[in-house]
Amino acid sequence: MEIKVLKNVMIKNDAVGNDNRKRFKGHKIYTINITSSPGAGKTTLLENSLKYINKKYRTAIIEGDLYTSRDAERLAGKNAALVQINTEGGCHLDARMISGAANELDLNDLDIIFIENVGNLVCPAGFDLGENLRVLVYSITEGDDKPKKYLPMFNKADVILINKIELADICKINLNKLETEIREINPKCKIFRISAVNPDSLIEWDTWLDEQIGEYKKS
Ligand SMILES: Nc1nc2c(ncn2[C@@H]2O[C@H](COP(=O)(O)OP(=O)(O)O)[C@@H](O)[C@H]2O)c(=O)[nH]1
Ligand SMILES: [Mg+2]
Repeated sequence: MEIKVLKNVMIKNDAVGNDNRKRFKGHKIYTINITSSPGAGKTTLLENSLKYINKKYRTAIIEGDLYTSRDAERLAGKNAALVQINTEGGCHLDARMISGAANELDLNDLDIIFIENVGNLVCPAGFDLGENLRVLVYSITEGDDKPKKYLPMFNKADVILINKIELADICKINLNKLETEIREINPKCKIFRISAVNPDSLIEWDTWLDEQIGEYKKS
């Protein structure tokens, strides 16, 4: 009985996720769901990628956190519309929350929505939000042995940003071993090595993302 309820919740989430995707497509808005453990660098990535992306695109950010609006405060003044979702204990965002947040935005005046998911390396994997691109920010400080241990988050990502690479030696991380393990479980994902604190390390990622958005807008 309990299993049936859970399955229904998932089916409903996927249906709302598809509705979100169609709604955003209707406005030619490209949506990016950024996932990771707490502290892996999602907000730092946004702070520094926005410098490049906002030169060309009108952007909104939906911030997901259990409590507080600290990340939204960090991103204020970066020329992006902001909506904060507080899940009040919930460990992931779901499609209905995104639909509600979208009601707070002027969709006619946007090219991109970044969604910063709740920091968690387990639950967000199961919830389609209606995004076009799912990004996993993985901080190497968490070790080079995690992809197979936390498989769903790694194999459902379209892009994996391996972050804090300047700390690899200090943390005794073998970046090639980490990438090889990611490739074994997700051969198709795009991988970039970054230090989100250093905007120069984001150029390859920013340029690639710009290309994806350009292609989507033409389609
Ligand atoms: N050394 C280093 N620290 C980073 C890097 N990216 C983020 N951080 C730090 O990691 C901490 C958590 O980052 P934050 O962006 O808040 O992570 P979030 O919880 O995923 O949004 C902050 O103190 C950041 O300054 C990086 O590339 N290198
Ligand atoms: Mg954050």
